Amino acid sequence: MKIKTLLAGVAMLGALALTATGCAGSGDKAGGDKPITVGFAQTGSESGWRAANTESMKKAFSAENGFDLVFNAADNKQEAQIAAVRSFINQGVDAIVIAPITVDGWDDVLKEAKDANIPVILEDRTVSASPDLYASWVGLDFTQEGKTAGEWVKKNFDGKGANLVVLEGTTGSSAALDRSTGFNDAIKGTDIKVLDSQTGDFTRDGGKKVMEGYLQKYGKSINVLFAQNDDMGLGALDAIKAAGLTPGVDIQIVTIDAVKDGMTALSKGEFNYIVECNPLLGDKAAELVKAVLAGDTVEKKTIVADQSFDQEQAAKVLDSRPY
Ligand code: GYE
Repeated sequence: MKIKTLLAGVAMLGALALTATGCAGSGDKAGGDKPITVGFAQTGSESGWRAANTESMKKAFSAENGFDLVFNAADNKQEAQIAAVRSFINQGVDAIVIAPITVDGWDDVLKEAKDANIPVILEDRTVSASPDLYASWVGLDFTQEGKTAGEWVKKNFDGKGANLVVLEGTTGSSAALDRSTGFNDAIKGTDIKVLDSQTGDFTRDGGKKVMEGYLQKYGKSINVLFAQNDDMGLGALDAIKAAGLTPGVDIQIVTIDAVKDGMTALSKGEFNYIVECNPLLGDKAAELVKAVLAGDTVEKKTIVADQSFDQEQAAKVLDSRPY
């Protein structure tokens, strides 16, 4: 770290920014040959999206890029994730990156990081804690993703008295909450009937089990499924086939993520529409960590753009998809 730049940055930003970014405590560690130690608290390994996100983070926070990464995956248990963050603070890492499992419950541990002068960058999901408690967030517009999925359902099913079921993501996660909000907004005022909406925890197994329950309860009356990620939709395919129905035809399916397996199902006609959610957030997260440690002013929010695909478009791009 060039001390002069640091001091200039500090003078410009003032004392408040100094505590907010924690650059005083870690500036000397952020340069030269010494790697930057980063603790990354990942949610777990629930989905294909998560696998791609973990890979992107590990690649970006590599030794070649000047980092020493301490990786933790919390198996989707928030207490375990908070414990991991506490242990990063105790280890005295230079910066902490969190993909928060749930929205609530972060205030105390974020305050502890701030008191220890360790800057926190959030990636992927958001938190309800005050933005003063973290330096920056990079992620996706989950409300818009849900809205895009809902608009597709509206376009294809409004006026037909269709019956819809929903597989929600992890309860209390911003990804699930915001996708539900956007989706419900988009289908408001239509004659589409939401028969049921339960969590499948963003996993294949969860999606399969909940879909089995829906099929037992509602049988052939189900026309559309909105799965809040590809994996739950993929799990549901097994349940739908086992019930003697044809996915993509008897039950049309819209999902979110656009990972390889999801896009394969879409190009084979088993899914009908996918809204993308880009998991490749590693480079941006690493750039933010370096900037914050250098005392630079950074954007509080960075939203990465998503696209969406129908069956034909999926077949065209399948081979060139990076994840
Ligand atoms: O859609 C899902 C993953 O938070 C955006 O979490 C992420 C979601 C993603 O498990 O597959």
